[in-house]
Amino acid sequence: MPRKKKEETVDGQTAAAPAVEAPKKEKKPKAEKDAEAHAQKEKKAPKPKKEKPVQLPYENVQIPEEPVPQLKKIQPEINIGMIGHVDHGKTTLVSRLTGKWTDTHSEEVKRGITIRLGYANTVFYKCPKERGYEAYTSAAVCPKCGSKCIPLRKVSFVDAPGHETLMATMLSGSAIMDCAVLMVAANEPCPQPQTKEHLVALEIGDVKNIIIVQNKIDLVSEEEAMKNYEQIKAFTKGTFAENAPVIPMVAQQGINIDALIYAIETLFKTPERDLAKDPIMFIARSFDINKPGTAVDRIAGGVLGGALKEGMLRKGQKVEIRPGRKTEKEGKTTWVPLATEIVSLRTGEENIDEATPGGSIALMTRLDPNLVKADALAGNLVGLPGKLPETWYEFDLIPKLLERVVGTEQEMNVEPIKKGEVFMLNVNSSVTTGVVGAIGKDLCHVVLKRPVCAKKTDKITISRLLGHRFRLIGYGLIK
Ligand SMILES: Nc1nc2c(ncn2[C@@H]2O[C@H](COP(=O)(O)OP(=O)(O)OP(=O)(O)O)[C@@H](O)[C@H]2O)c(=O)[nH]1
Ligand SMILES: [Mg+2]
Ligand SMILES: [Zn+2]
Repeated sequence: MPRKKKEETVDGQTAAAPAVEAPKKEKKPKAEKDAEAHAQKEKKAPKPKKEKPVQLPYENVQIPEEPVPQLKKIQPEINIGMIGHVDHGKTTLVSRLTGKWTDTHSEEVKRGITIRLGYANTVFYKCPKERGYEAYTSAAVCPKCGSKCIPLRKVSFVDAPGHETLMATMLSGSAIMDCAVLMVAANEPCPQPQTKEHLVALEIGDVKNIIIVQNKIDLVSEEEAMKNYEQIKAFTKGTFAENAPVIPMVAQQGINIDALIYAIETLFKTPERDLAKDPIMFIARSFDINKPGTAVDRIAGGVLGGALKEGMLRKGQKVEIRPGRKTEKEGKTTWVPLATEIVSLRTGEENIDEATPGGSIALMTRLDPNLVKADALAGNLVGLPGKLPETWYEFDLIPKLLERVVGTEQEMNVEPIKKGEVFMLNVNSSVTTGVVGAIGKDLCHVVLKRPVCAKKTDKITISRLLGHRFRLIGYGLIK
C-alpha cells in the first residue's frame, strides 16, 4: 500500500514555501531498529558449517593467515550516492550496508524523513568460501559460513533526501557523488516525481554510473513486482540508465544485499583521481567546538566539515576559503575570502596527515570560532590561496533548459525564462538564489543573492519557482 504523501517543507530550501506542520511518519527509534536488525541478522545467518576441504571456487583467492589483512587506506575510495523518491528506503539501505542510521538530526527523527545529507562508510568484504555474488558482504566475518572475509575496499555512501522540497540538498550531494544507487519502491508506480528529478540531476552532474534497486518487494506479489520492473525498464529506456542493473531487494531485511554489494564492487570502480590538481573542498558544515567558558589560550579554531572534490589537502597547509565572510561596508555587502591554516585533519574517527577525495572530512583550522558558528561557512570552498575558482556576484548564464518539468506530480512544459523571475541555482555543493535581469539571445543575466565560486566549465543547475517549490528546469554555464 503506498504511504501517505508527505507535504512538509523544510527551512532554507524553499524560500517561498509556507511552513506546514509535518505529519509524523512512524519511524522506529534507532535502538529498536538496531535490536531488530540484529535479531534479523541472527535469524538469517545459518549456523557455521563444518569445515570440509573444498576446492576453492576462485583460483586467485588466498585464504588469509590470521589476522586478516587490514585495508591500508583509512579514507573511503569512492562516494556512492543514494538517491530516489521520498520514502523509497534509501536511509534504510545505507544503514543495512554500513550499520549507521544517518538520520540523526532531531527534525529528521521527528518527521521520519532525511533532511541533511548523510554520510556513512563501510568496508566491503569477500568470503573465501562462498560462490559468485553470495561471497560479497559488509561483515568482516561471513554471515553465511562464519569464515573470516577478505577486505576489498572502503566506500562511502552519500544519503540524499528524497522529499520534493529538498532538491537543493540532493543537488549539493550530487556534486560529490562518483556513482549512485537509485532506489525505486516496488509498491508505487514507477517513476515517482523525484525518481525522475534525481535522475535528471545525475545526468546534469555527469554521474552516469548507476545501479537501480527495486526495493520493498516484500510488499508486493511476484506479478506486481514484475509489472513494476517493466515500468522501471520503460522509464529508463533511452536514458543513460537504460543498461543499469535492477536488483530486487528488501532493504529492511537485507535481502539480496550480497547481490547489491557484488554489483557495486563490479560496476563502481574507484575513480582515478588526479591528486596533482589544486584541491577543492566543499564545506557542508562549520562549527565551533569550544565549550562556553573555555580559557582564551585553550580555544580551538573553527572546524570545517565537508568533502574534497579533487586534489589533496595536507596538515599544516595554508588555505583560503571563498566566497568567505559576509561584510557590510558603506551600505554595500561584499564577501571577503578568509585565510587560515589546517591544524589537523580527520576522516571518520581518525586523524590523517593528508586527505584525498572520498567520504567526508573535517579540518581543524585557526579560524576565529565566531566565524564558523552554526554552519556559517556552509557552501564555501576551501583551496590553496589564490587557486580557487572566481567568485561571482552576477553573471551571464547560457541556459540549457529541459523540455519538461519532471519533479511535479503532473509534468509540464518548461516555459521560456522571464525577466524578473527568481531562480534557485546550485553549483559546487552551494546553493543561492538569483533574479533574472536582461535576457539576450541564448543567455540571461542573473544577479545572485549570495555569491558563488565556480569555474566557467561548472554546470549550474537551474530550478524555477513553480507554485511553492523550486523545480529543476535545466542547467547553465557562465559566459
Ligand atoms: N516493507 C518494507 N519497508 C521498507 C523497506 N525498506 C524501507 N522500508 C520502510 O520505508 C520507510 C522509509 O524508509 P527510509 O529509509 O527512511 O526512506 P528514505 O528513502 O530514506 O526516505 P527520505 O530520506 O525521506 O527520502 C521506513 O518506514 C522503512 O522502514 C523494505 O524493504 N520493505
Ligand atoms: Mg532517507
Ligand atoms: Zn562464507
